[in-house]
Amino acid sequence: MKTLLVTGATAGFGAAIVERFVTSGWRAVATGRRQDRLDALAARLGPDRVHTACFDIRDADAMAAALDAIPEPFRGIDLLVNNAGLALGTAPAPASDLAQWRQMIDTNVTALVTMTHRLLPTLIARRGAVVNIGSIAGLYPYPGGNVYGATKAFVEQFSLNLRSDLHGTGVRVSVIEPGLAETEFTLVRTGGDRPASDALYAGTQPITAADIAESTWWIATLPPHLNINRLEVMPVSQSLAGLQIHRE
Ligand code: NDP
Ligand code: 8X3
Repeated sequence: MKTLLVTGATAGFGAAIVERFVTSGWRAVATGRRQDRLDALAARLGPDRVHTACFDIRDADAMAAALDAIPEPFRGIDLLVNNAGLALGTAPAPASDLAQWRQMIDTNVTALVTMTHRLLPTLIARRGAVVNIGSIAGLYPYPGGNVYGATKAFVEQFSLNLRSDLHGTGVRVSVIEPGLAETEFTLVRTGGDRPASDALYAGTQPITAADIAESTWWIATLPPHLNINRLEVMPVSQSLAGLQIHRE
């Protein structure tokens, strides 16, 4: 039986990815800060198949302790899904909150590379795989995307560079870059503004968490000689809008 570790499994993509894999025969290590959500996931999918690890992913010591405490049947990680992440705010740079910028960098960048570095020996030993969750925000700029988009650009380039470094190891590395997807993402970004979140998705058919779980499953279960480098996914209701011009 194969095992995956999914960061940010208390909601959205992460929870759906754990469910997709566990219901298809894998074991999962599910992480996040909300123990009640992790408990509910394990109760629903089976505690023998889901090990939960509750910690703030920005806390490197807590991460190390949680990884050390993974029980034996779950220790052989075959797939790392670096999913935990967030956007905070939509203000243009001059009006942005520096603490929010730093929180996005600490979560989306520093924690992601720390988790990856810690699990590389296991992944190499098992000829495993890494799937990083990037974003279209890392590919296309938009007003108010400032640091969030920059963190996701990092995720894209780190994924490609990691692939280069792991050349010859058999370890696969992919980055999925979703567009508009309805999860708790916009609630978090707006500080809990439910009407703003509902308004963003109203009248669209956004990507669902299950869609990204299915993409992750597809990438992970391709024949082992194939590597999806990047997978950019948008809903049909979203497309690119081009450049802006300011006139005096
Ligand atoms: P959700 O807000 O629904 O889920 C985010 C997950 O990240 C939660 O499980 C949360 O867990 C976890 N997380 C956030 N901060 C921390 C932290 N400090 N420590 C541990 N876990 C943390 O959003 P999504 O499912 O949409 O987001 C998942 C990923 O997908 C993110 O990286 C996001 O940037 C990316 N993405 C989202 C898109 C969208 O439109 N929804 C589109 C493209 C990419 P908890 O709060 O319990 O700690
Ligand atoms: C989330 C997608 O376009 O809201 O990463 O930034 S977007």
